[in-house]
Amino acid sequence: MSLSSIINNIPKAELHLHIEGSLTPELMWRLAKKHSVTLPYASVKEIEAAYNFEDLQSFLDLYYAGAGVLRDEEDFFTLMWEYLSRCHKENIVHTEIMFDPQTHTERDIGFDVFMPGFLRAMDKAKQEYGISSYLIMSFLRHLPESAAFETLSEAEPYYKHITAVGLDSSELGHPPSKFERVFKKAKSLGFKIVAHAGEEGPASYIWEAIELLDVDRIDHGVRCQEDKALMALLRERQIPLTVCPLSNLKLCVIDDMKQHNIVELLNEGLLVTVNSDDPTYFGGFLNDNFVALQESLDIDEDTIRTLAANSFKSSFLPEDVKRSFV
Ligand code: ES4
Ligand code: ZN
Repeated sequence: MSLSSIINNIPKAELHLHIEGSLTPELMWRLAKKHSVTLPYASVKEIEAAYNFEDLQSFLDLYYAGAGVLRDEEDFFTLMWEYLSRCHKENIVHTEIMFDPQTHTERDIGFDVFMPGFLRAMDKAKQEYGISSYLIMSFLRHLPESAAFETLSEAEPYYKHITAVGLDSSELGHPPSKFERVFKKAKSLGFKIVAHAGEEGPASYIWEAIELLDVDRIDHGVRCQEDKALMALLRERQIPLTVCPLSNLKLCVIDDMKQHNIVELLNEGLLVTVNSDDPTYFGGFLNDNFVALQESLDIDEDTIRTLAANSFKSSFLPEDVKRSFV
């Protein structure tokens, strides 16, 4: 079997996916028409052509603007259903999906609008495709900690549907330490903890995520190699990194996929996984990320199998379910 068929056919889990970053230009266009929202683009092609980023912030500006077309429960259902249908095509059998409540509550669209839409699509994907999915509620780190506390309390009616709490958005200037108290509260409520760290930010942000937020996983973390002691800790504790290759390329964290350090991290004994982050903005869903790595780096069938096994090991699935996949 060719490597690309193995990539397509092997069962996988996805652990780093922003649902708002799976909005296709076609759906953005359709919803803009539906709600009479004026977009700064004249066609679907123009939307696609605008996706050239210099850094994380230049992407986030378009990503938050794009999410403005999501208005009613049906929109959130459609967004989630389109992503989960894509998972079915790609043999993603389990997915842990981040959503940014503040991107919507800041526009007066509440949990009572987006949560029922998300949950209905997730139930349907379980019924029709057998896909299991968990939700990760992410706080926007460019906003104050008080806004994260408010979001945590607004989410209360939905706690039983949320597995983990995360931290995303503009990394530089917003270290994990800014959110130490709200993550302590989330932990005490029983949530798993994840945080973006070491994407654009330095290795010290990864340290903070581990020591101050007590994370179960690090999102990205590719800058960990700048610190030998940190590498040793990540190896010893097997703290998973959810790496997103096409994201790193598109946001200029690397200049060329040949420079990606994922194989080095694997060879150094770290628990790394492959993920798509914001697939419709970064030019590929999960299997495209595997293919992009395989085309540029020294990756054989064993490496692909290890990365797929790591995706289950690093998930929040119950231990017995994890074992059935690895
Ligand atoms: C994100 Cl790639 C990335 N980094 C930080 N925050 C984000 N939110 C959506 N995508
Ligand atoms: Zn991300």
